[in-house]
Amino acid sequence: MRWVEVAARRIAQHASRGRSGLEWPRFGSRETALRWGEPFGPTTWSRALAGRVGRPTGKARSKDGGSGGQGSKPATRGPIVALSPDQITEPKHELAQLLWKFGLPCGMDERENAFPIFYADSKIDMSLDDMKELMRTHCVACIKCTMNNTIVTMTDYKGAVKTQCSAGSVGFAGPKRGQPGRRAAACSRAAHARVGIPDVPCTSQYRALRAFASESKPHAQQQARPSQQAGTAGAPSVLGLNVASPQQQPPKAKRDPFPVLSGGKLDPSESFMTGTNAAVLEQMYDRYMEDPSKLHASWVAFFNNIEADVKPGQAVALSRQSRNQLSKIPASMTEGRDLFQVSEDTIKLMAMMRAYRHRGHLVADLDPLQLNDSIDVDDVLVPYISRKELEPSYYGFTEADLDREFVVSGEIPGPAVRKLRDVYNLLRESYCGKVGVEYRHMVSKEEKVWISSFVENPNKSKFSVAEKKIILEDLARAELFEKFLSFKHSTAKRFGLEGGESVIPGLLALVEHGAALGVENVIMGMPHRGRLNVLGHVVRKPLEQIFHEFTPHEDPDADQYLGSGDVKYHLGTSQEASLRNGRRVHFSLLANPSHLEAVDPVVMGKTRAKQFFTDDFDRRKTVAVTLHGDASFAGQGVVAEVLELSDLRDYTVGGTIHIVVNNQIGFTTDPRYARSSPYPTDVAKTVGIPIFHVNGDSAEDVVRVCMLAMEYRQRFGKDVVIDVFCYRRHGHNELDQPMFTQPLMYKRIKEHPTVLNVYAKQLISEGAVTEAEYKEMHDTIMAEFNKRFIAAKDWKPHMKDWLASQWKGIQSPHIFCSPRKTGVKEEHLREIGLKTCRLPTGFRAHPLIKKIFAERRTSIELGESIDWATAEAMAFGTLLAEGTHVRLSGQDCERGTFSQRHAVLHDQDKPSNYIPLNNLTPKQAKFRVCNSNLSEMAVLGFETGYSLESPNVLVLWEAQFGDFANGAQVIIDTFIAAGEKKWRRQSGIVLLLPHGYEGQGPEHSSARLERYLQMCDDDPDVVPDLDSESTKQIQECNWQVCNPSTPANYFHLLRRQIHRGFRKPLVVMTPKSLLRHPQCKSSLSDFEEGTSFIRVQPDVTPGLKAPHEIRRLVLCSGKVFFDLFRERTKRDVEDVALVRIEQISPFPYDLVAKEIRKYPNADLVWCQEESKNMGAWSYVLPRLETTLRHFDLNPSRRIRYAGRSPSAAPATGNALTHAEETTALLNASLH
Ligand SMILES: Cc1ncc(C[n+]2csc(CCOP(=O)(O)OP(=O)(O)O)c2C)c(N)n1
Ligand SMILES: [Mg+2]
Repeated sequence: MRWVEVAARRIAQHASRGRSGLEWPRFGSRETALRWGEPFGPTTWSRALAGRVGRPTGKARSKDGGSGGQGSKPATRGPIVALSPDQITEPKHELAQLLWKFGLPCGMDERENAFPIFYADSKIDMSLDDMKELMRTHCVACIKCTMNNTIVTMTDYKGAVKTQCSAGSVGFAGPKRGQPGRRAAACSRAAHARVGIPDVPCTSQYRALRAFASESKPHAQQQARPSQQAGTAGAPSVLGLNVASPQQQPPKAKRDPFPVLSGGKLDPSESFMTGTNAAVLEQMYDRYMEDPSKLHASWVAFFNNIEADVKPGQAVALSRQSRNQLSKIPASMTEGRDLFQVSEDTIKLMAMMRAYRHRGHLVADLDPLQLNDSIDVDDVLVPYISRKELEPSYYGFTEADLDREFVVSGEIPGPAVRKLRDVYNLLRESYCGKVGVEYRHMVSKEEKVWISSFVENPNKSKFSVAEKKIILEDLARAELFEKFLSFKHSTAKRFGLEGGESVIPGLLALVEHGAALGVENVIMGMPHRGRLNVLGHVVRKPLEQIFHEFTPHEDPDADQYLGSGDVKYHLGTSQEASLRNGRRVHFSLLANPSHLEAVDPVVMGKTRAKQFFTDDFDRRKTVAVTLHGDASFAGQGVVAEVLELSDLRDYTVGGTIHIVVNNQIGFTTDPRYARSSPYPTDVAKTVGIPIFHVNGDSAEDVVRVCMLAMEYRQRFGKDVVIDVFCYRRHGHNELDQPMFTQPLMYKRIKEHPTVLNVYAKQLISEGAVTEAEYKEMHDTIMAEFNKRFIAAKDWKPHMKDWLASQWKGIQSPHIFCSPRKTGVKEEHLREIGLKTCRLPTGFRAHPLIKKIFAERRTSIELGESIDWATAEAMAFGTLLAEGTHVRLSGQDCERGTFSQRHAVLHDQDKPSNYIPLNNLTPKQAKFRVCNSNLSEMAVLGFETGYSLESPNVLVLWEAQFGDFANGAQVIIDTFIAAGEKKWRRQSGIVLLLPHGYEGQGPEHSSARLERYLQMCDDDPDVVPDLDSESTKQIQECNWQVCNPSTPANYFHLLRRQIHRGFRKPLVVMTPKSLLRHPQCKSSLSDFEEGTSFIRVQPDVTPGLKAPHEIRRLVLCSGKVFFDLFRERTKRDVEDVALVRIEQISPFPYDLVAKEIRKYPNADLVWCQEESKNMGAWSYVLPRLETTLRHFDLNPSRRIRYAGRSPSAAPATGNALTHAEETTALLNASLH
């Protein structure tokens, strides 16, 4: 039997059950159709189905004026919603344009977003030329094809839909034999063949289907309807073709256990048995008849059922589970609706839920000032989405639908079947209250589910009366503290928290909840705003101390502990505190510079170090918490850098909790000028972490969100952001006038009750507290502040306030630390040295690495020609063996920019690494070498923070090339150069900055030595009291800037960082070409016991003339020495001495004087390869003059400069010019 016959029989069965014949199901969109189609068979089948929506049928067209017979001239066609030429703008509408050109009105089905469907009510062809001809012949009225993702539907006036393919071509049938359309059909078959689609026999289907179509009665009425009706959203907006009007809906069908939905239509489960699909059906059926094993099981089951003449609706074999599920569908969900409508409803409901989860936050009640109310929200906060999307009406739901039930099982918490009204209310409460949640951008499904299960939980934590009182008291303390300070110091700036006080109960809850979840240490960083409040109420810095710091210089000794000091709203502290829940937490609030956000990476680094030193392997005991301003979080690039660090193996801290005190202003700048994104926190979306926006006037919600954030962090070990929408009650500081720039906002703020007032009123009205209780609370707090204020007068700073316990034994600059030798016993040196270049058996290292390591071994065994990288490895190795943790971080530092280090070896055959420095001795400390991300500021900030935690670690940051360090200038200026002076916190961080003029152009030559020297705080005019090793001089300076020229000196320089009683930052100019220079080598004896760092390298070259015969003393530093030495040797110059200054700062006055004195008849030259306005020249010149003066070394002597001329760019990009400049500076030095 042919399929057409089978189909005819089937349709007859439907008709006998009182159903109409062919009617096209309605879909909301193509996606909907796709989704709906999937359960019925293979995906390709579903896709085919999806394309066939909204099809007109023949009778209706006739009724609308269309001609009734094939080949007859088409009359005015039926209700076409025209797409006018000026609407046809996109290239993909080319076909529509053509239709229009030929005077054929066409419309576009706007629902089909991905594949616009053009409906043309006339005769056209598919290829553009053929189409013209076809149109002329009038033998085909409508064809559907896909061209460049555009589906064109052309239907003949009989509604016989032509065969279709989805591969960019077309198949159709219809024209009578001998008519021109026939040719077009052949054309399209050829096109099919071209794209590899088997052609389909169409004529027979065409006839059969035309026959069916003529039997299908309701179509005529249906076609008379102009367009989509209310309640049928998603039906085509053009042609009015396939919409079942409410009036026309047939009486409800009784539900049966195998649900066939009511609606007087072809049973939906078999609705694909229509003309459009005839070709496919026929193919499938033929195959089934031939060999069922060639078909998908779903097809076989279907045809088996057809063959068995099962009842209408039962041919598609649903699984038992599906049947069971279907039988549970509530009546109100299906009543009066067909299967497609029901599915459409469900999909729309899902879409609505999705909209809330994605965008509910955009309309949440977040702003205490309601500033956006007066402005079109679409312009300000919601530039790309309408509020409408969150309304049921957007999805076609009416008021009446609100009480209909839907199956929502698994999608939202609670019963499986819910009224639309309940779902809507739950979504609004969950996503549009005082908390807005952004989390759908996250990658992890598990995390999303975890968050939604909390947010959508209607019973989420409600506070007890006791808890509410705690929140009230915390809020009262926060507000009254600011009031008290403003009263006592009305003219002092304190950058108060007023307007954002709910952050204090939030932070306290966060810490307390964290402590209950295992947190023992909280490391915090924050800007100026609210700092004193946080110090006093969260970190528990004694209020006496805070009040005391408001009256500076009362105690002259205090400077010993306070350093050169900083403004009070930058100071940090470290404090052990007992919490209300009986637990204890150690707080560190880092001191911070004025540079907003610069402290963020420092907090992370300190946290990571604390985790390391406390074996906090899962990072749950120490938590980083950073506070931010809204403008700075959005504006400062370091925020993005820090977020990028957050999940990197060597930098993660298991999640930082970021709290943005979003007072909706930055100094005088409105948010719309402060960022391009709706929220200040949008940058955090890049790393897929949740963002909670919360109305700061709702203290309970702030507390709830803080607890949730802590819970998330402890559970998933990731960053989380809390955005507290609040306001700033005063100007930028208390002395600032905000009305100059934000008059309207500040008028509103003036009228706005304080956060405390809002909450107190709420609790009083709830009956949680009485007015009297509230007043008593208020008075008690004020009395306590008064008491502490009085006690502040007698407060004395203590050393313990400044040095944490792990820094015990580290001396302040006031206590002299004797110098220590940094040399190492020969056997130990050899043992460690050899282990640093040993390869484990079976490890397949790269052949070149084997060679390099063999050379290293030989140099150690022979005790000669030890190069830079070997010396560095020996410095690290000996420190590690002694128990000092070493951490080296920077871009590509594992291998080294110049392929010199090879600290991590990679097996060439398997994914296995070997780190020699972690395989030295069983008891050695940990070596961590970390390839960083491509950031300077965040990474250097991180390492600085790491170095602040403990003195028992050598922390090194290496720039890829020295000049890239300027990307981290803020960290260098504010933390490294000045940190100890401002905050009395020591750091032994080492900056390794590749430096040297090697003809590589302006950008890779100079590490900008001059900048580091310019920041040195040693007095150029005063020679300090130098002891034998000048340690005291270093102790009193802010940092050391060195340019070692030998591997051994570099070895000692690194070890000296640890082998001393204090910590001091070290900036090292490190070599590039010298890494492989044959003369830049050291002997093992230079590393051995008794040796140490040499600040000035005298000239000990054999063959030089006697000192009094030396004509010139050339002072220099670093690589240029080797150029001078080579040239001097080449020219046989014997009366010029070359002396290297290895420690440029603090300046080695004593040793330089010794060298000058050694050569009484020599003139003095300073030689450098940098330009005159760069390098060390500006630093050394005044110090050399001071040396001559101080040590009475013929002070009238002139010191000559030999180096490059002043220049804007650090170096030339022309290799020839570079060589000429080098020759010139060598000539100037030696002639
Ligand atoms: C890197 C940096 N640039 C500029 C400033 C000057 N400045 C101090 S506060 C401020 C506004 C900060 O606004 P926001 O981050 O919203 O914090 P708020 O003061 O509102 O709490 C500016 C621009 C600064 N401190 N740091
Ligand atoms: Mg702000």
